[in-house]
Amino acid sequence: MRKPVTLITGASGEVGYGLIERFAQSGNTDLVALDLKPVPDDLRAMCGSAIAGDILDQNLLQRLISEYEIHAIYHLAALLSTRAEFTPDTAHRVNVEGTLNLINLAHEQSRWHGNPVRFIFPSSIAVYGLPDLPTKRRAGRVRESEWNLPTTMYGCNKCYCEQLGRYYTEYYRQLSAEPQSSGVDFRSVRFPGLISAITLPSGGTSDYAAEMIHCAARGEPYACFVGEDARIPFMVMPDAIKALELLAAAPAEKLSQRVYNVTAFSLSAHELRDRVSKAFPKADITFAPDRKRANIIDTWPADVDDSLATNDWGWQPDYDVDRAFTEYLIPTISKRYEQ
Ligand code: AKB
Repeated sequence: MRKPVTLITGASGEVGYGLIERFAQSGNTDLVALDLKPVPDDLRAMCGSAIAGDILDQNLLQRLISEYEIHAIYHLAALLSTRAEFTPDTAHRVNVEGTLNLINLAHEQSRWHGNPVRFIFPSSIAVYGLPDLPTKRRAGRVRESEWNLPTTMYGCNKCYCEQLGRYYTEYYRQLSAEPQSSGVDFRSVRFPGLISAITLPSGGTSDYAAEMIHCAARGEPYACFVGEDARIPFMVMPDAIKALELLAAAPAEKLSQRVYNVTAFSLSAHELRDRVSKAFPKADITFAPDRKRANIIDTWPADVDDSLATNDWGWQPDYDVDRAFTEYLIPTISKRYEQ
């Protein structure tokens, strides 16, 4: 018979790497890791199965339905904001049609085994669109219902998929003779900029933070593509994984909504540079704004209000900005490049 498993898409990505490591640390290896690229050996060793495949491949999705009994899906596969701007049609297919494919897979799975399938979806601060810097400054800590006016294809994708998940969870086939639950228990967090000490980001507009730190640790010069005053919220990867775990484990009755803000600290690019230069005194960091990419960052909030996540499912970051740098980023990244 089929074993109950958790499916992780985008398994080889930054969040996927951290999530699989956390699952393995807690002894859970009933994982199916799916990624477009072959799953690296170190991740493969922590999973029951690892599959290289495309979430747009219907034959693959049918194979997953037939071979596995999936009770939870962490759908991490996505084209991030900068990359999505260069290939918007591909971004729509992967980020939206791919997500709908996985939601339908969750629905099919729930019909087979009779239990809800928890569908954990990383959304993003990219769903927000502040029209100009004075408004961004006045907006302060933006709430989930405010400024949902994305200015990127990625942000539009994430905003629509949040609504798709809410529809399948709360309004699926509402006009049918016998309304029935889809069996999809969709839950989403809007991640801020994520900084990992272990992996390097690719294709994101918030990547400048991680790029700056990793370049300084490697002794390489870094020309930051946003201006010194660019400010957005961030969190380090361990807190991102913690948020996914807490949201997935929350009793359904505790959830007042399906989409939540989470954050840990907000930094301007020059505050970031100052912290990096203090840790790496020889760091050669300059600012060479790419106005088009910097304009995207300017539409994202300086900070978000994550009090609903705290109230509903006990969210609290473990790493404020000081601890993030002194206990996680600097020591871990330094060790990585000393070897
Ligand atoms: C990106 O920059 O596209 C992502 C995000 C903020 O969602 N890191």
